[in-house]
Amino acid sequence: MNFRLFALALFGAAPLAGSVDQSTLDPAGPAAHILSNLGWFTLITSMAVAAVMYILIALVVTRPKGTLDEHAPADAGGGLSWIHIGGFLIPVLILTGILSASVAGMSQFPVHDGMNTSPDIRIIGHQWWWQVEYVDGPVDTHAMTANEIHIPAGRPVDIDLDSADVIHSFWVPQLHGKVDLIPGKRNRIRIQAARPGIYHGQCAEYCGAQHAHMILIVVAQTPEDYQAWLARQRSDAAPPVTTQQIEGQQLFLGKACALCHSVRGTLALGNVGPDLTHMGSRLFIAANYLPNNEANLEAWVTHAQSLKPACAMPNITQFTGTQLRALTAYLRNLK
Ligand code: HEC
Ligand SMILES: [Cu+2]
Repeated sequence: MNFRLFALALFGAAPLAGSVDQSTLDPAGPAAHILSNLGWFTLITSMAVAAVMYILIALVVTRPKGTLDEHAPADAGGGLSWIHIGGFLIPVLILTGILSASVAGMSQFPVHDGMNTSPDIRIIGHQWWWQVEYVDGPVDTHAMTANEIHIPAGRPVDIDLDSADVIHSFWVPQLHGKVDLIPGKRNRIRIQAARPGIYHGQCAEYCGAQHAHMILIVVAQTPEDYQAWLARQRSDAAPPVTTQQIEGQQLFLGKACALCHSVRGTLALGNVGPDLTHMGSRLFIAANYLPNNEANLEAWVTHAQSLKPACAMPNITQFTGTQLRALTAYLRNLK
């Protein structure tokens, strides 16, 4: 058992140890560093206090019985000053230290700060997925994605957090603490990833039946890769190429799909579910719960309610096997 797992177990957070890249003790950004230092500082001072307490208790229970000393009043031999030091001075010093470190950490939560500046990204929580909008340029050119958040590494990224239904909470432990998405109240979080990589997160506020399947992925890229990715995401959907993909598009536009999903550049303008314009470029579907491949797409379209019971996408069972394959071929081509 390594030291980090041991510390996590001590914190009573052993379940988190299962996925080490989702640990607050493995920070990869400035805010997460401050919060992790606060955690270590609190842990180490509490352990030191506990150690001193156990030593004192051991001294008391092992001292010789039946002596006059045992019955001495508390104030004998300067006893009262030890009560003042141990019962007042030391707790005040330690609690003040922890309080000031916590207050310093709170500066990383500029909930009311920067409201007049435009964010880089706006995230809207839905039961049970994350809508992600890249706020850059005129509104009709914003890139819209879902669940997989791309950011440039090495610079701060401001994210506005909103909710369309209940309270959710944005938590990517390696990048920052938790900030809630509250209907009618816009919060902001500033994340920064030290290096390119994939950072995992989770909705951290119980939001209903599929709360546990409301997963977040932050993909930090080099600034050049990020700009290229953003330019692609802003563009309209790739037109279908093969006859199979063309049939798939007709099915998509002709059936219920287009009422709930947008594919920019087509007549599909629904906004109940995720924007699918570039869904073929995403690693996962259904809030990062299922890998994005043909089998899962077919299963998802026909059995969304078995995979994510109570989610806002119905089972759509009207397609023949050939039609279903055409539909997924079309979706996979939306890179
Ligand atoms: C009543 C609205 C509705 C209809 C109709 C609908 N969907 Fe969905 N769809 C959703 C919602 C909501 C989600 C998000 C579910 C979640 O992750 O909790 C979703 C998710 C998806 C996803 C996963 C996207 C991602 O990035 O996670 C795909 C793919 C998808 N739908 C395809 C389709 C197709 C194809 C059709 C038509 C056959 C269709 N949907 C019909 C509401 C709908
Ligand atoms: Cu949630």
